[in-house]
Amino acid sequence: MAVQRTFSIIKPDATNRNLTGAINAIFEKNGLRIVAQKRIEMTQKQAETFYAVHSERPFFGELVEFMTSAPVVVQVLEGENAVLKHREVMGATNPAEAAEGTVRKEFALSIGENSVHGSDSEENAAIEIAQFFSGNEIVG
Ligand code: DAT
Ligand code: MG
Repeated sequence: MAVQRTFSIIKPDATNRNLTGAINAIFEKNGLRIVAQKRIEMTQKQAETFYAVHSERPFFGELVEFMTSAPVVVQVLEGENAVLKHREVMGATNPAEAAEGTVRKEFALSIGENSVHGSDSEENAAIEIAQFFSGNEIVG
């Protein structure tokens, strides 16, 4: 498997609890390199666009409200098989189902406030990275 890039967000529940460094340490320990990173306040429009695939789901409104409730840290992570590796390190969407040692098992508060986002495919990673970063902001 080749070196890949994936898109990551440290979500408001985690930035509120000052967990950015703790979560980054887990990523780095697992071979994911942070090749771009910035702390932003996501706008309502950015959140709606980013989660457009979920726009018909009953939790969409609260998801957008949550993602705009406090700063987030958007990142590009790079490594061997990074998309799948990052998803494994994050753990299941619902922290009650997340494996021991994963970010969501350790830190997530609920299925909605689950600390991190990670792209689910290399194709979506490219789309998501382009939504938040220009090429010269990514330094591998
Ligand atoms: P993931 O973030 O693991 O890729 P997803 O793409 O299915 O999960 O959903 C995106 C986010 O939406 C998820 O991180 C939290 C929220 N969400 C998903 N299912 C939910 C539910 N049943 N109730 C509340 N929020 C939910
Ligand atoms: Mg998803």
